[in-house]
Amino acid sequence: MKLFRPFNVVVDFETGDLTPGKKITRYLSDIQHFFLDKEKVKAVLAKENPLVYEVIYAEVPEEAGHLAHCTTIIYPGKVGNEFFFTKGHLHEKLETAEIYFTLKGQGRLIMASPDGEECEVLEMFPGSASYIPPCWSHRSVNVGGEPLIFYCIFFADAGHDYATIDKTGFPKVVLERNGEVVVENNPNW
Ligand code: M6P
Ligand code: ZN
Repeated sequence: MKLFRPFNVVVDFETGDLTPGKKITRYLSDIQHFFLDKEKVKAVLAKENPLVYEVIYAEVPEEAGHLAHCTTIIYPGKVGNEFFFTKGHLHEKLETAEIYFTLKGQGRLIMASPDGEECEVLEMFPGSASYIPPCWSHRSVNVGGEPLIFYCIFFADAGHDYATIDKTGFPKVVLERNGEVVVENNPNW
């Protein structure tokens, strides 16, 4: 049996950098179709294409038995009154859980059952360890004025299913109204 060697990565709690790691970046143009206000998205993109979030993965084989882990940094920002968020996904292996441990910033974690009948929104804050049970889709939202940084652990063979979310979005949206963070039903659901 070939043994996989133990290794460390180092997480910077201030910046969310994970070293050594592999970074992916998502710009507004990558997730534009999820935002409610299509005109506002167009107006922003006519001027710039802001970086919405980055994910930095530790290099672990995508095989059963391994634990994948990464940091996510969602930059502060809004389109209209809707806060920046991650795409969101289900796991291809639906019955696999995940944990998000928040290092910095303020957020909301929207989770839904595959048919969207059940939806829960948890607060994310420094020190919160949010449990995403098997079968719940998940999207995180930065509701603060600084980057939202969290560390995630999931089954390395779980896979990302984006197709379902691409079609439906999430049952709830997180908006700013009169300076307050509010969770509302998605009018397009
Ligand atoms: C977390 C984890 C990752 C995921 C990332 C960004 O870090 O759940 O697996 O890739 O968030 O979310 P998404 O893939 O939905 O864009
Ligand atoms: Zn996940």
